[in-house]
Amino acid sequence: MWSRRPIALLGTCSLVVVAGCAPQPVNSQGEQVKGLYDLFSIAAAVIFVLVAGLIAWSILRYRARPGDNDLPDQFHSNVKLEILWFAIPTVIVIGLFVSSAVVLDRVNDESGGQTIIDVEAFQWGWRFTYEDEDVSVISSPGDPAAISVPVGEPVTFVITASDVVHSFYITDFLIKRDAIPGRENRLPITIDKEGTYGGRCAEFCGLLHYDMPFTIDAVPVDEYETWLDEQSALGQTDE
Ligand SMILES: [Cu+2]
Repeated sequence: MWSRRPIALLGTCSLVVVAGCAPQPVNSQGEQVKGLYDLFSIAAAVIFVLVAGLIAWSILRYRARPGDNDLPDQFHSNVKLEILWFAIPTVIVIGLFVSSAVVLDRVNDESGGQTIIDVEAFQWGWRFTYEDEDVSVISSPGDPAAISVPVGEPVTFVITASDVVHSFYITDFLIKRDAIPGRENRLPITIDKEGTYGGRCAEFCGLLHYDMPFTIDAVPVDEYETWLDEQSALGQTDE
């Protein structure tokens, strides 16, 4: 007799692997997005276990046995079943769509606070300009930019590009925004945990696309202000 145990084990292992692979967000917006990751992963795992289980059960239950020389009874169409397997995925997809829309709307609506950083992507680097401060940090291939932001305070990145489409992506934030010429995309972020977070371009933009790393240091407010003063003194202003 075929046991349900292997399927349950497979389902548990898949969930553990998926949970282990999911990045741990360091910002409040990422926490909400992580909730979406979990919801999608659980829905996918349940469906996978159900479908794989039913396939395995059908193969074993209806396998040919010695002496079976005829085809089993054949039947065609079952309206009730067809409506059911149309309705179930539709309800699941609508549910996932609505939860994504609600979370993304909430994340995008967050207040950005007083720190506004203009981010301009270009082939192949980034220009970070702190609004109302005399500070601008530029990266180039082989010379990544390192910027600081205050931990626990809302920061808004206003993202654009000067040539082709790039994408502003910091894995630990679980959110990314395209950098599009002629357009400004807003990304409000509040980093809850001190640390250095690496970012990259996540949209292929040409030969040195791979060489556009940058880092964001989330530091206490006093350290952030000291950093701003130092940068201002360095006169690292726009080219
Ligand atoms: Cu790029």
